[in-house]
Amino acid sequence: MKIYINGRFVDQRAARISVFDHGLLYGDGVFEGIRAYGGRVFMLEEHVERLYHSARAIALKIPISRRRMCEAVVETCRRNRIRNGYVRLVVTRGEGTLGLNPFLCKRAQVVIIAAGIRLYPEELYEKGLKLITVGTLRNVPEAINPKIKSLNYLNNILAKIEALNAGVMEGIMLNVQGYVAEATGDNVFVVKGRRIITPPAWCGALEGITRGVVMQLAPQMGIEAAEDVLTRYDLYNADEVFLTGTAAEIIGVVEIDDRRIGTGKPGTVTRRLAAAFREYARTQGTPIE
Ligand code: PXG
Repeated sequence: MKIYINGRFVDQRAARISVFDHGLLYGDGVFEGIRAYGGRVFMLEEHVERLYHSARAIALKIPISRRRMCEAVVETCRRNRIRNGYVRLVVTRGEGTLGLNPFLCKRAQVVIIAAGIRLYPEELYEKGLKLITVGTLRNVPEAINPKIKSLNYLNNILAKIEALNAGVMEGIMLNVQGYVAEATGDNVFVVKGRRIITPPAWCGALEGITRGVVMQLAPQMGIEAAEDVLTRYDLYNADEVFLTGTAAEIIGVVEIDDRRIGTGKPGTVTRRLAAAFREYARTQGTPIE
């Protein structure tokens, strides 16, 4: 596998980052996870835009332009002959001292890894997920804004540990006010009649790219899409619940905190949206070749 590091392509074994990199020492950096479908990079500009916004929020200067970054992602896919896969884009603060001061770091490190993707078993999409709401609250926006897709994922990892220890694969995180924020690596939607509702970013949600695509596709299918505050009550009493994310795409949720959701199977709206999403993903995107 050829890894992109700072404008060069190097063999996987030669792809190295310093132990003094503040990405490692402090989680000081930003990242993106991007999919390729059928020889095209899906929502490339949107992911790169979010990366630069995350970087801006932590005062990290990315040493190349957005355009060069997009080209680098495509080139990394091409060199690794990826047609369907997963791209991890990482920008760290770079090599510094053992002190916190980020301004002593020499140069941001840009790493792009293009790999195959290990998909969730198809069975999960048919049966649906069981979830719990976890005790770990989502970071408050005034401390570390969840809009920033940073390398510091401990908040999410603590929540994921709770979910896994409880025997389920994902956890729903609430914010300090008790409102639903998101899952540990996915956004959450409820279906109520012909309406889908997802928490606004201020409730502690990342502005997910998949979430955005779903909000855009829904109205074209006669489904109203809205952002609104949600509580656990709204999850338990939803007709359907589903998660969205680059890795998971759209996946139905059939149980939360031992309450059965809807019929106990992924619902009609979830399945229609998942089909529409797959069709959209198959036909859009930046060509690799
Ligand atoms: N919320 C959080 C906290 C995320 O990290 C999403 C929502 C969904 O956003 P997108 O743009 O993907 O629709 C994410 C992103 C992985 C992996 O490899 C996935 C994410 C983050 C980290 C790793 O499965 N999801």
